[in-house]
Amino acid sequence: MIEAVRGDITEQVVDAIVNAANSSLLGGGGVDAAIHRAGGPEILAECRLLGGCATGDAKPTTAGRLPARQVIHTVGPVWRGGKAAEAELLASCHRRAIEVAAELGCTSIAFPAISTGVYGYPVDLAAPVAVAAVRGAHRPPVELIRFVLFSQSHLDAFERALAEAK
Ligand code: AR6
Repeated sequence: MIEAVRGDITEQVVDAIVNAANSSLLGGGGVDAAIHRAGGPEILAECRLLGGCATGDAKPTTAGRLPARQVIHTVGPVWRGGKAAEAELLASCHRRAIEVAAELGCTSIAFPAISTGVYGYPVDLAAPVAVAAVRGAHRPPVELIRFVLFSQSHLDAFERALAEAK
């Protein structure tokens, strides 16, 4: 099942939440800052041991004080106009996060709108890529994939992408 809701990803009661991090994995702004703030310092301590993360890849930590069990840190592409493999890299973030979640035995995973904040990926272009990638990445035991959008305009874009993918 794939769904989109408006909300704060740090409050999601799912097995894994995905962080839109940068390649250092050492924190930043946006959803990354919100996750570290709500989850506490354990997450950063684990991140320090991971040696960073390439764009399009994903690496897990535990989730500290968050209701989720795992945080899966992924690094989305910076938007450079659309001709720098942004869509491929954004799709890869979603596929890799689901693979990592499945390896950890997670049944539910929540994604933010990766790359659509500081990294500047237009949400109307990112949403169909994200939806197609998660649809193509179905893998047990992951059963529930939830997009958690911070603004109504982002929720609208994801709802449109979900309706068009049906
Ligand atoms: N819950 C759900 N979505 C959120 C939350 C939240 N609590 N907070 C923000 N968003 P961004 P990026 C939305 O900038 O574009 C960081 O500094 C936000 O409205 O967090 O992938 C990293 O360290 C937007 O739609 O991530 C990197 O340096 C979406 O999350 C860089 O930003 C993603 O926005 C990554 O940039």
